[in-house]
Amino acid sequence: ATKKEEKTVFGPLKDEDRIFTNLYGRHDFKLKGALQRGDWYKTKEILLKGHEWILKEIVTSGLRGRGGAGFPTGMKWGFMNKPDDGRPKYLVVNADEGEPGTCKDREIMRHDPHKLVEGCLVAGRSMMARAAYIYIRGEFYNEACVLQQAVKEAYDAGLIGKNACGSGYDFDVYVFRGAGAYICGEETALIESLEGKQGKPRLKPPFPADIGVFGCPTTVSNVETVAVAPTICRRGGDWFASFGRERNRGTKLFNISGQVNNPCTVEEEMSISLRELIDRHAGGVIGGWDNLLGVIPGGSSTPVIPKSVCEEVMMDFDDLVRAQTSLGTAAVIVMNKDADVIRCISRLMDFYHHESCGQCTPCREGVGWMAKILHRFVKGNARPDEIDMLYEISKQIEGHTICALGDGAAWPAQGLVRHFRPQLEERMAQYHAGQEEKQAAMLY
Ligand code: L3W
Ligand code: SF4
Repeated sequence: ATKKEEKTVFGPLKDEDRIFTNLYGRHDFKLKGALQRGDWYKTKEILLKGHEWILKEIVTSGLRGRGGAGFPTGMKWGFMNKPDDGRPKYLVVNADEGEPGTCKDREIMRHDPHKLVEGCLVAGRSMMARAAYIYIRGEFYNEACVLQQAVKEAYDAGLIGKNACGSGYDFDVYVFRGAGAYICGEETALIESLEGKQGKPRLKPPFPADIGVFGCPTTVSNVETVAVAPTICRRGGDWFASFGRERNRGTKLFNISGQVNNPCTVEEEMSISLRELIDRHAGGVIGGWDNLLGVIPGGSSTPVIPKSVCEEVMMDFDDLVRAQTSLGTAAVIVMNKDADVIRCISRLMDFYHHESCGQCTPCREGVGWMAKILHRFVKGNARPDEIDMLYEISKQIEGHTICALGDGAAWPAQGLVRHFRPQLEERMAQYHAGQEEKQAAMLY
């Protein structure tokens, strides 16, 4: 057989190919509306096909984790496929969406909660889990209420609980509210928090698939990843894999914020060009494309890219890595020439410094140093050699910490130095020229 021709044009997605059909809350989020939109359709048949069939469809779909790391979902869920050792298995849904710029999971839980509840059941079945815990960010109070309502409706209708959907499979779903710490979005900190302890990340290995919540095999997956599983099973892994390009399959939720005319959340085909995403869905950059300064493409942890890179980059895992950044949570933060990119990165560094759990020295101390240097960069009262020093510190943090928060703080600093060195130098030159003028004025 000849190899299938790979696509070269991606998006716009047709309405009939959208998974999240109530993203803007135009319809009823409750069970009645969800059933009308096709949720819970033939779920019993999916469950009866067995865990290996579900897993096969997920592998075929090419789905990669939507929380930031992009790990192949079929492989991750497959890690749970081990001989029964008497311990119950758990699915934990990471709904602690705290990455600045990111609010895609919030929209799912707010307007389409049954997609997630049904997703818990289907994903849980694929790993023979006993129950799902949905760990939802504390600030998402309204969404937690909506989700709780959807869970209750599902129990009342016999869709979850004992003999879920009449399939003979028992499955519980619990909603657990976090208490406002960004670090609890890191999977092992989340597990600690769920167990009632301080949210401090654990060293991996052991991975949660071996020792997770309450010492049992656990998979922690992002809301969007879990919520797309039932549609993949209904429409087929091949259908999902027909979107995007090799290794970057499927449809994807994107948040577009910052200096655009119409900030929005939209489902689009993976690999769509960044420019088309902004122009088609967010009404373009304020002041026009020529007024673009740069973009943070995947939430605050991903390095900023300048306009020249934004021109040609595709919104997928591999192309953004090629561009020395990352898809992350696919939260696109647009900055036009009115933005002070140095101040933006400095503000983000304050956030990471504040949210560090303090266990590792490079993160606890190093991120604080980077924040201090960036404060001086904002004013300009720094020495030019501190630009390289900032980069060096970030390199000493990257890869030398227990969890990815350290990396997430290091990468934005690296992006700033990589692409905006002339602006940093100019700010310092202006500051020092101003100081000299002041001194001269004092002398006369
Ligand atoms: C068993 C193995 N399991 C890997 C599992 C592992 C995890 C998943 C991916 O970071 C990133 C971070 C943020 N046996 C395994 C295995 N696994 N090898 O696979 O693991 P990992 O370590 O690559 O990623 P992670 O710790 O999940 C997440 C970035 O995402 N990020 C996210 C920010 C915030 C949000 C939010 O607010 N929702 O997502 C943005 O860029 O920096 O690099 O499950 O256990 N051999
Ligand atoms: Fe804590 Fe930072 Fe270390 Fe993560 S990298 S465990 S947040 S100190």
